[in-house]
Amino acid sequence: MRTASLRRTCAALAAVTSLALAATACGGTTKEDVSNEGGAAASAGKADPDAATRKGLTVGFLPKQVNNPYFTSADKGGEKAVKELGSTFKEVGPTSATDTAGQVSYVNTLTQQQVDAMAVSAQDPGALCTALKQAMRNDIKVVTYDSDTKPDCRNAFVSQASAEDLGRTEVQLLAEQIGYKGEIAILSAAQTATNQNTWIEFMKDELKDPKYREMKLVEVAYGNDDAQQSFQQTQGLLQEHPNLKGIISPTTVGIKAAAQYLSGSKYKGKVKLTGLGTPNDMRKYVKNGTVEAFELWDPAKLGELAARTAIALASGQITGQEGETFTAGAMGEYTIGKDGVINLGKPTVFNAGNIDRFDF
Ligand code: RAM
Repeated sequence: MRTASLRRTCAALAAVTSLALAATACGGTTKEDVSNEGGAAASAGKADPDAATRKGLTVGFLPKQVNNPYFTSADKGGEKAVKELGSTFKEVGPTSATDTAGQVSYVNTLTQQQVDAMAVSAQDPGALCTALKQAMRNDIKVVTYDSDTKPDCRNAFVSQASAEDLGRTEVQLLAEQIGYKGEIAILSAAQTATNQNTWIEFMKDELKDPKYREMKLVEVAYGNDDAQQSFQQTQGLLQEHPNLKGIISPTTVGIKAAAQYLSGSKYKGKVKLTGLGTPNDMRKYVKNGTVEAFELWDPAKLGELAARTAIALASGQITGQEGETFTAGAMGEYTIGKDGVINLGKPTVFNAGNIDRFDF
């Protein structure tokens, strides 16, 4: 069996050269590499819940986009937890939520730097797979958080809430606001975003319920988690669909831009807007009557759970298999679900009555 250090040298080589060359230089694919190939199986060996938490590790966070306040909060939560546990935190990532190639090269950089674990919010479900598998083959634990890749391309996914709940409740929130009647649209993030696409599928399914028979989804637009593009897409939706009654924007960047557009237009208070936003971004639009209710989880808690999961994996306390449990510090005990998914909890619905109690 090859040693971890040799595997890491090979990882660095693979990250800077072509994979084929690295495979040759490193003696090709071994039996161990093959058995380490898939998702939860990538964590060779059994979980030891009593194993000591390792210190002195390096954990890299790779968000979809570094200049997005949502990820700033999430990664701060991750940083705090990593430091508390006696390890080193680093953050790398692209400035655009559609720079998939950039994300791939950041994964390769973290692999080259021989981090012990990485937490990644994937811009695209498939694009990062080869690079993430390469990282796992080199003893790096891979956690996705916020937006997943495929289950066999990471050890575990730390999800903000049940995707099904998020999708269905956003439709329910909007339906109540428009009296279950009229044309609606969705303003999403990037077209490839795993998290938004999963939620949108559940929204479409929710809309099949006969109680929504008088509601019609007329368009799904993409603002790419870019403020200007999201603003323009909102404007476009309203021009193209003069009967539009409501918009769901399941992205903090999108909902903020849509609220900004609506609040300065004749549609303010008439065209309803809900989705996923931060209370700090949305406070003024709730107070000025543009938005009634929207939802989100605490991004810092999501980052914290991702960090604690990464360190539990790197310490051998969990391997990512369904049914394993671990204690995430003061956040309590979590159980790994199907496909290595760990759910943070239930989101909060914000409205004029409670928004001032939240600061993120
Ligand atoms: C944006 C990103 C992120 C998503 C939130 C709700 O910040 O698209 O992935 O989870 O919105």
